[in-house]
Amino acid sequence: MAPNISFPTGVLHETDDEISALNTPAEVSKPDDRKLKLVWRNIILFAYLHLAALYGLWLMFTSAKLATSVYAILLYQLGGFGITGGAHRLWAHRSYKAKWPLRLILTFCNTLAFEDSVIDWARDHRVHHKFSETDADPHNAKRGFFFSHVGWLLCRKHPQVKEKGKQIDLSDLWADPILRFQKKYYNILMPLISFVMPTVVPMYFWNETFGNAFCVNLFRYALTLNATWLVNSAAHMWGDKPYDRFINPAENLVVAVLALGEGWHNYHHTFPWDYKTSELGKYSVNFSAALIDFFAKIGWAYELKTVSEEMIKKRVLRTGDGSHEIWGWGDKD
Ligand code: ST9
Ligand code: ZN
Ligand code: ZN
Repeated sequence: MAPNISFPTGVLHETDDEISALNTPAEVSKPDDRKLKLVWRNIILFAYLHLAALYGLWLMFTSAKLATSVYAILLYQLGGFGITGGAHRLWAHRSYKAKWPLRLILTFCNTLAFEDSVIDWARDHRVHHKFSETDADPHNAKRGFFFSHVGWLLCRKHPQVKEKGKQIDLSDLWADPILRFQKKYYNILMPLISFVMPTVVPMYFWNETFGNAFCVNLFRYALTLNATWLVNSAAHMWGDKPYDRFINPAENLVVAVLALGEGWHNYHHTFPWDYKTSELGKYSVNFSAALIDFFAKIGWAYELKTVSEEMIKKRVLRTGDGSHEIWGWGDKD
């Protein structure tokens, strides 16, 4: 039970990183700028993907071999780690450093997830943090669940996204030859790693049919996408705000489970440099942090950034919504 505390009226911030994670209001945009310019190619492809993915799910419970389903779940975890441990925590936020073998593995896993090149993904994500929930945020959650979930991928970006996005420094990403290689050859690498390999392996190694292997892989891909998209939609709408009640991102357990530890979004928008993207979630619902810890043990990941208990405590008391278990911490003092 939270004690009766009085909250400050303003938000105070400790570091430059925190400040840069705040909403920086985008310039007032013209009402016309929000008019949707639909991209029919994407609408048709995503509609097809989701129908075929549902058929793939049905096949998993009917005619597909167990090995095919297990393989698809494994690829979902691997591709997911390419997004969480790679595009998000390593490249977009630089929350730890990685030696080249790990960067290569992460780039492979990232290409398997097919969420566009790391350089493009990280650019949009840095814009999302800097201009969160303004017209310059690519998936501005103020425009509703559907827009922030998938709608933003079905229409042209708001002019503010491109305008404000120009301010984002991407020189660190362009300096990495592995990322330059992925971007340059994406149109060859992605189909091979995300569609050909996942379909051919079950056919070759355990005689799966083409139809089963193909559709179950589409289910794997749609699951990866929707788990990621839920961070932009559900985790920007529903859940507690123990760290900063003045922002919309929230702590969402269901999203954390599906997105391999990425649903603790109130914490993440408050302390975006923490490699765990959560406070306590090291191994409890944070598969990605556990994997990064493993790579740190073998020396491939290093300089893992985190946040001190003291800093979290201060922040919780100043700007939290009272839902944090900090109220137990008092007993330790
Ligand atoms: C996908 C991505 O699904 C999902 C990302 C989600 C992020 C979630 C983050 C949450 C936290 C992490 C949680 C991880 C959980 C993981 C769990 C896993 C289990 N700044 O984009 P274009 C300029 S991808 C500056 O075409 P349009 C730039 O000049 C799915 N400038 O804009 C650019 O040219 P270039 C598969 C920018 O024409 C030019 O504009 N992929 C910025 O408006 C044109 O850019 C697809 O389906 C910026 N931010 O089209 C493709 N942005 O690039 C989907 C653009 O050459 N995308 N510019 O420099 C598209 O088709 C198009 O982007 C569009 C917009 C139609 C949506
Ligand atoms: Zn982030
Ligand atoms: Zn967010």
